[in-house]
Amino acid sequence: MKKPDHSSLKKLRKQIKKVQDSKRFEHTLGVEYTAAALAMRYDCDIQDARVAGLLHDCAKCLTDEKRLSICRKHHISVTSVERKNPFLLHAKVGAYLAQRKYGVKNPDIINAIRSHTTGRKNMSTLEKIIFVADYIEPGRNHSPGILAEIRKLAFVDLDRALVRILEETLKYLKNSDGDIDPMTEETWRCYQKWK
Ligand code: DGI
Ligand code: FE
Ligand code: FE
Repeated sequence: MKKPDHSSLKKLRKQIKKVQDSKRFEHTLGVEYTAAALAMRYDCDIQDARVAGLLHDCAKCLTDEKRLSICRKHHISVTSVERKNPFLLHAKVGAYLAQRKYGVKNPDIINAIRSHTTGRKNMSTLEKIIFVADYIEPGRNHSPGILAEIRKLAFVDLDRALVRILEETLKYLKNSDGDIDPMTEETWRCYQKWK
């Protein structure tokens, strides 16, 4: 895919609309424009942020069986936590599809899709933007007080917003007895210093 322009973004939006239900597609559009706004704030390429936002959940509406079979077929490694919680694979499989199905060449966009659920150590600005935009886009409405705080913080200090989201996610997973992906904890440890 060449440098994204108006018509390639429009085409991508049309393609994604076909593979997502309407609620997920609304979320996708929310992440696209929130990522664009954060890219303006943090001097990141706006078009790259929009493409990553549009594609970040491109594997979200597949079945777990399909995600696992794509991993098997294309030699994508599956950890034990991912095998038990295959929805986590929508990030890795999404990164694969972004490249193979949607023609993304920019490794930063592919990494942003791959790391959007658990984060990872030493994320690029674009990766952080997608991770944060995914959590704060206007369509999200869980825990309104916390969201209001993190939404403001995101435009003040991206790293602190990142660590607040990780804290909330880990708290939620502990309360709901969810399996914690070691990658989520590793990301949280890496960004502790920004608290
Ligand atoms: O795909 P979205 O719903 O837009 O957002 P996402 O890709 O960030 O996924 C959100 C879910 O992922 C949320 O319910 C928390 C969960 N999650 C994040 N880190 C972990 C995790 N779930 C498990 N089981 N383990 C994790 O480490
Ligand atoms: Fe996701
Ligand atoms: Fe998402």
